[in-house]
Amino acid sequence: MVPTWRLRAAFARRLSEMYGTEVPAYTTLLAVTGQINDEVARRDEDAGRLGGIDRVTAERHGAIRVGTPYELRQVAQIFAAFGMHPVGFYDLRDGGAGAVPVVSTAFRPTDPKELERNPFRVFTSLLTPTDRRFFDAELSARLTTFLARRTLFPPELLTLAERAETGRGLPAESAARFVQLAVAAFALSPEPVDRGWYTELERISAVAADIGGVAATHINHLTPRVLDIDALYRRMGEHGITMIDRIQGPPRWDGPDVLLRQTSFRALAEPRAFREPDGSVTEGTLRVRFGEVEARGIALTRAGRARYDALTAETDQRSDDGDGASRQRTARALWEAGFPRTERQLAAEQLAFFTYRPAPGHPRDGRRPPAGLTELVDQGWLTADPVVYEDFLPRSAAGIFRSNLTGDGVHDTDRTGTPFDAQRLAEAIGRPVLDPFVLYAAQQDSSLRRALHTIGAHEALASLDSGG
Ligand code: OOG
Ligand code: NI
Repeated sequence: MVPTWRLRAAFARRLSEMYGTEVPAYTTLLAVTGQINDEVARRDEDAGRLGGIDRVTAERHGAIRVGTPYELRQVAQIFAAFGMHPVGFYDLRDGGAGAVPVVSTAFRPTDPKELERNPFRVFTSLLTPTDRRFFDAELSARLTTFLARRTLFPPELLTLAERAETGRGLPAESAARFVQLAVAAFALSPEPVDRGWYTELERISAVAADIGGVAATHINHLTPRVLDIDALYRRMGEHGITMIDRIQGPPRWDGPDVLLRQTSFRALAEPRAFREPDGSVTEGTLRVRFGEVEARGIALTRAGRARYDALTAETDQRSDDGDGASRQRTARALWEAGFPRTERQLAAEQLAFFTYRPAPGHPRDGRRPPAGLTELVDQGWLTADPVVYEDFLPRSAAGIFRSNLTGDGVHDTDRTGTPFDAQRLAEAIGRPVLDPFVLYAAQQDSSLRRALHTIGAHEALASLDSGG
């Protein structure tokens, strides 16, 4: 029997191998990422603070895009077999010039032990063909008809996925078949692309064309995790790969790494077959896929996230159209003035999530533990370990989409969009969409209760129960 997590690890590994054969720059990215991770692991004794080197080396996220709730439900079934569940809701339709007609979630493991085994996650976007800001009634109808006619996932794949979900794994032979079919479902299709239809959609949005202009789906990018993204950014330049002009997310600074920093490069144009309006098939190219890399930091609480959003808004205001470097300087100055410089302070102000355990050699001489969490840590009763941010940032996601487009497309902001939220997305998927903050808080809370219980900190436990 191959358990869920081994299926997931095999899926991530095989997708990565496939994407490497499809997008050569991805292979360069992996090589450089591996070098940098080794260097950081050798020079920095805290390198494993946000995940062991084994986890980080295997760690990837992917991005895919589907067209209909039906397709989304099927893909959710496939991911469920790999122990990946929808977490978080991202609406990318309101991002000004770079707005794209999709709403998204991320499929990922939710249990801390499962994350440790293999944290593979896939950012999954659903096209919104009925959104009148992008598609008029006539085009919307044709798009919906086109999408309803295609089949993305073969029945055998879906049946195996159901069996794997219910059985929490598969016997070796079906496991191999299942992973093979799942990987194949995300390979670039050799089917000719209908030139007229693709171009019509592309005028509105390159993302709409990538999703609804073709008869299959494919992985859009696969992203490794790097321990020093600034070093990676420089080194990719030395390898002749031009990155976008900035690293998205928090600035580089001396304080704790939080949330997510990402950067990307556009992949080369890929050869694709086209069916021309006269029926002939020609060779052409499309440039829709790309490379991305990310560094992960500590998960922030809602209050911490609000602080992050405020600092980002202020950075925007003060840097106007400044280049990447001047924006970095502005951001760093604002962070130095407005964000806690230490993990201890992040925990004390409840701006980030930590798990707690009894400190090795915590006092056992009959002394009574103090009631406050900060005192418990400061006085050597408890050890706090930061929780890794496992999710995405809507603004960076919008930036990633945008860096990937040839033009901004057109949309009419005066029209009202189709209302969409996590609840509606959950109905479309037919499975709950989990709230990331709730998951992190539960992880922190259960570790804290266990630790307090072990050290006999009854006062602290009581104050947890009274919500203090
Ligand atoms: C997804 C873009 C979002 C990220 O890392 O924020 C994303 C896409 O381009 O389909 O992958
Ligand atoms: Ni991504």
